[in-house]
Amino acid sequence: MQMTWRWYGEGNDSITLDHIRQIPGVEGIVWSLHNKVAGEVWEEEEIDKVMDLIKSKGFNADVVESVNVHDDIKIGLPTRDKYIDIYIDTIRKLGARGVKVICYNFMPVFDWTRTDLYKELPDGSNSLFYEKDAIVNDPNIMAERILKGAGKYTMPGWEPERIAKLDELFKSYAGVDEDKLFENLKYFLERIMPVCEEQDVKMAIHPDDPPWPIFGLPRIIRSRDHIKRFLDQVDNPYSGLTLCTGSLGPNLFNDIPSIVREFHDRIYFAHIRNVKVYENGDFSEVSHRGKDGNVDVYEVLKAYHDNGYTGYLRPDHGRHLWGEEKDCRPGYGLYDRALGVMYMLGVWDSLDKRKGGH
Ligand SMILES: [Mn+2]
Repeated sequence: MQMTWRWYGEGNDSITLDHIRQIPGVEGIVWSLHNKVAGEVWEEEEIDKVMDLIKSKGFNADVVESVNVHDDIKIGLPTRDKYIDIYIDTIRKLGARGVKVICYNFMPVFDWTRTDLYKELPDGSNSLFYEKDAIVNDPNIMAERILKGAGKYTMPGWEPERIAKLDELFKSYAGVDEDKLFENLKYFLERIMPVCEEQDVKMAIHPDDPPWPIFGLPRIIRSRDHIKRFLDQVDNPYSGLTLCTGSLGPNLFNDIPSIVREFHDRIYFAHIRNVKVYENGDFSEVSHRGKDGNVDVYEVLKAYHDNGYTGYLRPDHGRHLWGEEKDCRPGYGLYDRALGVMYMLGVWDSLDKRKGGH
């Protein structure tokens, strides 16, 4: 297992690489060109600039999260081929520079969705919160809330220019049901797989968050059966998973340790986050400690450890602690993710020792 940390880039994150260097055990920085909208060309100089900076601080830059997939590809419009060509160009450029894993998602219109970005927890910290009943039929209301909460930082998938075209986007998804979305994902992957093989770049799809359909849009990576269907339909080792416990966790029927055990050889990137699911279906993001929520983080890590997992792993979101929400990106503060790293490394070290017979 290689511990990593998601960083949004210089001037685009409250946390610096020098901060991250002081967290024990972090080997790699998960990065992206966050100013790029889906379908935009990634220039070589822009890629080199970020990768050189990351490497100059002693980290690897092996994982990119994300290269966003254009909606025309998800909808299956004739223009998709043009955008797939651009995607292929990006894979080539990244592969040539040693990038090993590209995390992406295939969620229609929205990336992850929450109703409150700073909901207070009983201990006085706050975190991202999802109120089931607040997801009404008008996604514009939702978008407004998210944009307001994001403050000075852009939110991946919630860029103001996308949100401005929300009604239009929704119309273009009419007729795209679960089967159609699976079909469009297959088309996309089959076109890019030869380049991934040639460049030795693994594609790792991120599950949908939350793991159920919202606003009448299909969501296809949200359970064991959906994951199985996804892996079977393009049965190529270069197409695998970013297994996010925080995304799958709010559906308590998702047995995440068993999903890890079943699909570990196609998991290239592990996101670990704990969620506390309330009786009415609402959920809060909580500390990484297993006891604090409904994800048994120890059992998840043990499932990876038992299977000799050598892929990348990162703390997913964290709570905002000690007043840091005034400045940090929602869900991406320094303190709780750093505590999460230490908790996970503690579990991992102890599993290592036990395996060694100590
Ligand atoms: Mn995640």
